[in-house]
Amino acid sequence: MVDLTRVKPYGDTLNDGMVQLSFTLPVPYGDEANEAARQLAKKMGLEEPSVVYSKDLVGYTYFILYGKSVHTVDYTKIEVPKVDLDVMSKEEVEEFIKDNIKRDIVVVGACTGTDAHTVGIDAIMNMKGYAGHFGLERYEGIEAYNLGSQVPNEELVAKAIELNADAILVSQVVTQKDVHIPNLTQLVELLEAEGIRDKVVLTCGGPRISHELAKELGYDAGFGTGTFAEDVASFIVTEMVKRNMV
Ligand code: B12
Repeated sequence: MVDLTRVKPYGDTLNDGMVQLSFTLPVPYGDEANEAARQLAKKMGLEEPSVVYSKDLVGYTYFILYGKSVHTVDYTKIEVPKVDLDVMSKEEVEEFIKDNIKRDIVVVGACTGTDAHTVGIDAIMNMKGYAGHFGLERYEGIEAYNLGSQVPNEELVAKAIELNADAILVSQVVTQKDVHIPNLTQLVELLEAEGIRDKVVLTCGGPRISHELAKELGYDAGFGTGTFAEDVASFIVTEMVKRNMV
């Protein structure tokens, strides 16, 4: 019987605490490297750590270890802020636009700053979509403009103004050294300076973007891994009606 107030990793048997961990150390491959990795895992709090795989990275060594976690979490106390939304299908979104907005809506998207990862924004916007879910370009009633990758915020804002965009979609995949934070913040500042922040539904997404972070940074919503076009489309159209942007 699972005690949800004390959840632990499950390996071979319930509550055995077994975890798999991988990392690289800047030391040459060999027995000493394996021992260093084992000691480090122990210091991390894993019981009975063992190196099950190691690979020479020429001067560095990569490891996979198994060990037992002694810690538990109270699952019943967990709260994750999420976009509060009834997700509609593509057809329902199209019907919703016809009935409630009564005009085509304009959506402009880009992967901004130095970020060159286009797959996420393409999954949401491009005609063929992702995992069997068509992208916004395929939606009747949505004019979707995907500006691609490494788009400077200034260019995105200029395009949004030129096209009189109803919604802006920003993708941020690289989060090393928190590079996404100043970049996402700068976009909000530019939109405010142009006086159009309130005139657009502003969303961002990426594998390390949470709704909570997006709200903190001044966005209307944030979408993470596993998002499909219909999630963000449903959000945009309901938000537009809520804010009387019709
Ligand atoms: C493919 C890839 C690349 C390709 C990108 C090609 C391209 N055209 O996109 C190339 C080889 C160019 C590349 C380069 C680099 N990469 Co890379 N890359 C990846 C990889 C393997 C897959 C990413 C991907 O395509 N995912 C699939 C898509 C569908 O998922 P997604 O982006 O999460 O999108 C979904 C959601 O997040 C959401 N979403 C995303 N954006 C948006 C936006 C909105 C508005 C909404 C609503 C939703 C939404 O919806 C999508 C669909 O569900 C990942 C590792 C991994 N397995 O994830 C590393 C990874 C992202 N890359 C990484 C790094 C470090 C780099 C480089 C810096 C490496 C280097 N030192 O040169 C460069 C950076 C280049 C640059 N200037 O940006 C790191 C990032 C680490 C971090 N925390 O920042 C990762 C995680 C690899 C790693 N483990 O280290 N990369």
